[in-house]
Formats: sequence, C-alpha cells, structure tokens
Amino acid sequence: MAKTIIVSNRLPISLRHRNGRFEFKPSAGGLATGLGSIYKTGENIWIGWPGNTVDDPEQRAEIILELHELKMAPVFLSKEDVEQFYEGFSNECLWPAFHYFTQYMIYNPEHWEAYVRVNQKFCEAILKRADPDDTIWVHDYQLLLLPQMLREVLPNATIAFFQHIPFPSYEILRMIPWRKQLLEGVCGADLIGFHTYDDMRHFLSAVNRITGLSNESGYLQAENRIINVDSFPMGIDYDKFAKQAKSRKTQNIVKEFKGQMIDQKLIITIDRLDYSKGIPQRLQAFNQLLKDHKELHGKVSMIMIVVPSRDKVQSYKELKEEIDLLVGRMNSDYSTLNWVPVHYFYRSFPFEELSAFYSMSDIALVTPLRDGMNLVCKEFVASKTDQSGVLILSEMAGASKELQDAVLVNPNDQQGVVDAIYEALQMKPAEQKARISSMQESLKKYDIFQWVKVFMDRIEHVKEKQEELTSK
Ligand code: GDG
Repeated sequence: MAKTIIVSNRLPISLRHRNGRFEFKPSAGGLATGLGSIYKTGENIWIGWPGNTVDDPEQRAEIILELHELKMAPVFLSKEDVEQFYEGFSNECLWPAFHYFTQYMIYNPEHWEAYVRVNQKFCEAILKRADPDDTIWVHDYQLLLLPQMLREVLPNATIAFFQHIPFPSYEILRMIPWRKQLLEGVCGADLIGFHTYDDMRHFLSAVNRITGLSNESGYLQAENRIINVDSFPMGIDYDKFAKQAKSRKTQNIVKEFKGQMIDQKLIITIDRLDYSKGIPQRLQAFNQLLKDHKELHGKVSMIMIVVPSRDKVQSYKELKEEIDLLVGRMNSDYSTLNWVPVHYFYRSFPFEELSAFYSMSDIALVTPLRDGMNLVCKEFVASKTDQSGVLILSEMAGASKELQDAVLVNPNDQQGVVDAIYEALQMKPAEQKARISSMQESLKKYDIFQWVKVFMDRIEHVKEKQEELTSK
C-alpha cells in the first residue's frame, strides 16, 4: 500500500547532547501535532534534519535507530551545509526576500550551490525509503527544489508542497539570480499550498512571467501534468490551548504572576527573534504611548518574550542588540520602584507558562512587518476562555485575513499602533467579548486537524484529476 512521507528541514524533535549521548524530545509544536495523525500511522514517516551536526558514524547509527522508533528518519547535514544552506541561502537570501527585506539579501553563489546540494541530500534520503506511488508532502522554503528532484526519479509519485512563509511579488522574486530554478523546482509538485490568497496570486504571477506557464482557476498546465495551486490558512490545536488555559496548573501560575502585578493592564508580545516581526517598531510605539499618556504610568506593562533564533546570522545579532538597547532605555526612563514598563525575556517558556501569559494578558500586540500566518495571535484568542481581552493585529500577518475582529493596524504607522493600544485599553467588556467570541468560533472550526484534512483531501482530489486526464 502506498504510504505518505512528510518532509521538512527540521524534524519535529529537539535533540540534546548530554553525557556523550543524544537525547530526543518530540516537539509539541502545532505542525507536529497536526501531522501526528499522518506520520504516526502505518508505514508513514517524517524525514528531516535532526537539528544538530553529528559526524561520528556510531552516533549516527544510534540516532537512526532511536528516530525509527518515533517514525522519523534523519538527513544528516555537515557544519558547512548548515552554514551555507541553512544560515546562508535559506536565511540570508530566501527569508529576507520572501519577507520583503531586500536590504538583508545576500547573493552568494556558494550558498546557492549548498542549497542545491542539500536539497539533493534530502532527495536521496527520501528515495531510499519511497515507493513509486507514495505521497510526499514537502514543507517550506528551505526545500523549494525538492519537488522537481523527486519528480525526475518518481514520475508517478504524488508530491505536495506547502510554504509557511509569504510568497513575494514578482518584482522581489526576480531579484534572486536563481529565481527560475526555484520556481521550476517547486513546480515539480502536484499541489502547491500557501497560507493566503495573496501569496498564491504572487506565486502564480511569478510562475507565469518567469516560466511561461499560465493558470486557469488555480491549475497550471505543465507539459504532461496539471499542478493545483491554492491557499490553505493554517489553524492551531484550538482545544489544547483552551483546555490548558482553564487548567488548574495554568490558573495557579496566573495567580502567582498576577500577584506581582496588581492593578496593571498587561500587554503580551511573543515572537522568535526576527526582523520580520517588527519588535523594535512595537517597542517604539509603546514608548510613544507612555510619552503621550503619563496617566498610564504604573498602570500598564508589556510582557515581551523573544525566543532566541538564528543567532549566528549577522542581521539577527544586530537586531538583538537593538532590542536590548531600546528596552534598557525605556525601562531606565520610566521605571519606578514598583513598576517596570517592559518585562523582557530572551528565552522560551514551558507550555503551561506560555498559556498563563496568554490567559492573564489584557491585550496581545502582534505587529509583524510581514508574516506568513502568525500563530501567536490565534493562540492568544483560543486562550481567552472568559472572552475578555483585545487582539491588536498587523495587516501584514496572514492571520489578519481571517481575524477581521481584531483591531487591525499597519505596523509602519506608529501613531496608528499607539492609538490602537489606547483604544484597546479603553475597550468595553461587551465589545471585547463580541470580538473574541467571533474569532474563537472560526478558529475552533478551522483548527490544525481540519487544515491537515483539507490539504490531504485536496492531494487525493488532484491525484484523481491527474489520473482522469492521463487516461483520456
Ligand atoms: C513560521 C512562519 C507561520 C513562542 N514562544 C514560545 C513558544 N512559542 C511558539 C508559539 C507559536 C510558535 O512558537 C511561533 O509561531 P509563529 O507562527 O508565530 O511564527 P514562526 O516561528 O515565524 O513560524 C509563520 C508558521 O511558520 C506556521 O506556518 O505562522 O508566519 O513565519 O506556536 O506558541 N512556545 C513555547 N514557549 C515559548 O516561550 N512553548
């Protein structure tokens, strides 16, 4: 029987090196949970990089065995691969280009060669395990070349691709010297998915202008195949967040945390360290609010969690310094003995504590300059089980297309963000309730499990359509 293979750059595990041995902890992230029902079934498997470089053949063998138990198979990357493929081409060329940060793009042919080489490594790892009729679902921008590489060897396989980050307009994509190869690579798939309609539209227009393929109602006609392109906005594990927020454990943490911040309104912000998330701009808006509204001093604080990420890439190092400086300045300007405006944490928290932060906060300030979807805003809404709270959301996040009951802002409009925070602080409970409950309804319906189902059903549909066409 044909099986399904999930492929992503990172496997859904964290790997720790302890006492000369590796320890694995399965990831509890949304995607891993959603895809659990797929890769943990039957012969199905998840293939990807375990996240550490391992050179010792004995250790590699040990890791292969242990991952096998978890229904995963590793692709081992060398230190050079990580530097040139992951930190280099993926994160210093594609990531900035796709998020419209062209000033950070680095066009390095060695990085490009490494990108081709590592996509090839993934291809070989998959070919060792794939049968000709399998379904292979490839994830994200690190593996854009993989669908076509697989197609050449497995012409009858069903190949799908989903991109988790935005897809830029043609004018940006064309800046990349290897744009044609990238598009031809991804067009090896039968189904190509994006979070939003706009990403899909940008992709179709770039494909048309660069490769000449034209689309009809979301179908591209390739030489002897059709390729379906569509948007599939990703959801969260809604029940998990709602349940955790109500749990005794989380409510005890809320009591403890809140006890230290009596009579203060709390604004939560949570992001990976990334320039696309607009962290300095958000701090500047909060600074402006405190400057304009002295009456809010001592009455409102921001809890800012920044999760360390890509700290070897120069632009990320600089961003960290900028944030440190801004927070330092704000706190030294405004703090009193019993009030600190920004509680800044450069680390990640266990799930129960994350849930407590969501649950106890009055406002979530989610203002990326560009974001494929953004799950933090959805998790905040799901965690507000008493239906209080206000979500302030950037128009540049994919999620804003669904969460129209948020207070929507343009993150580049500092005064607009200041006004939105002020409005949120004054918002009446009845209005908060109306907005939160309406967003909860849609997030509940279209959760991560539904997202996986809709995508997998579409793969099936495209496969049938393909067969119909070839039998004609
Ligand atoms: C990419 C795209 C797209 C954060 N801090 C902690 C913690 N987190 C978890 C959140 C959330 C996740 O990290 C962050 O997800 P986002 O979607 O906000 O952002 P990216 O990492 O940039 O993800 C994005 C996503 O892919 C999915 O397609 O939405 O646009 O850029 O789930 O909860 N989790 C824990 N402790 C923390 O301190 N446990």
